[in-house]
Amino acid sequence: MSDTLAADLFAPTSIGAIDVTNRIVMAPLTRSRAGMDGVHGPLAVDYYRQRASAGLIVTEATNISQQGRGYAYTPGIYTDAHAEAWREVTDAVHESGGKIVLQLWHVGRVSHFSLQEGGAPPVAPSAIRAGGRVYTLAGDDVPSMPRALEADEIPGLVEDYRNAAHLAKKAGFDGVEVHAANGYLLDQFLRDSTNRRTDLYGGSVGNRARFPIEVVKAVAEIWGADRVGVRISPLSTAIGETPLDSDPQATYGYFVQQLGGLGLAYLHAVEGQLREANAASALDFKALHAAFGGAYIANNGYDRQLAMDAIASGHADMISFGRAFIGNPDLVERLRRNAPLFEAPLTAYYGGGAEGYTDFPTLAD
Ligand code: 8OZ
Repeated sequence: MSDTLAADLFAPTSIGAIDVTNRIVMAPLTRSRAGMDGVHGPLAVDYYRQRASAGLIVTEATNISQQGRGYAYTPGIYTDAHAEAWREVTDAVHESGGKIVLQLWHVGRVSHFSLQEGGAPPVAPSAIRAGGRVYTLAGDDVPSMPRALEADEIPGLVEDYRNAAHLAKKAGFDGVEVHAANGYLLDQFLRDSTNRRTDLYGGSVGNRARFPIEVVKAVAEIWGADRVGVRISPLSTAIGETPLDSDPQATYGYFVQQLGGLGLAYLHAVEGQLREANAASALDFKALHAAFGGAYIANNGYDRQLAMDAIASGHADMISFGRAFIGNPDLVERLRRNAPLFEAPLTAYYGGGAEGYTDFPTLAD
């Protein structure tokens, strides 16, 4: 075996137009520490700065509109105040030598009327209620019954994404990632389990992918395609108890092939279930990578060895780590040295202040 020729997890590369110092990505992580207005404070600046040695940071999922919000204390990117707050974050990450893209999020049906403007019902491709729990100001509750979007509302939603992409640019990000995973709005359109529409946006896979592709194209018009990534999770059911598509290989295969034709920066795939082990063999992710044709970020349950192997074998161009970045701000250095990782408790994940957020030590501390 020729180790010297194999790609290296710790070597620089570029992903689309973004140059990165290593192939380790900080995965998007909901931490629920913004204000109810979706504006971040100084703690978020510290949090992201501490993790700037990642080759690339993908921010926590960020609401593109109030309608897109499904959880209390998640950040937004639809007002100038949001952009100004995020500017502090991007400046801090760039001063520390990092790169950071913003994840654009609309939860669709995984929401609660109390989080919506005027207590309105959440929107979805079809009026099918999500399962699981959502987090409101009054604690957790069941998701509210959504109403089906009218076809003539779709252009307005595309404009919401475009506006968010524009504000992300003003905020100084290196690019954006469109969240098309985990059973949120765009994934609800893709899956035949949640999309029962009979118009141009439902039925065939071409129709189900139409709105997500319109969104990606609009965002790419703002950023240039080589600064836009898309995240998918063909096997995830955890959020909203969202049933799988009846043929994930074909549905996501079609979707990523269409995306590949746009010349995007990367495809980011969750290879399994939220918070579970890597399941890269449960679906033909290599076929998705090939159909996309561009850079591929693999996620979910990777450890140091799996990550090094996946990079060396060409399975992926970068590997994203989520949970490991919560308790290990210097994750890159720890992986480089094969140092032990601290496992942050689940109780630290969502909500609260600095504790369990910005108070995890580095090896150097
Ligand atoms: C866990 C809890 C809340 C949100 C996702 C944005 O799954 C999330 C999320 C995950 O993409």
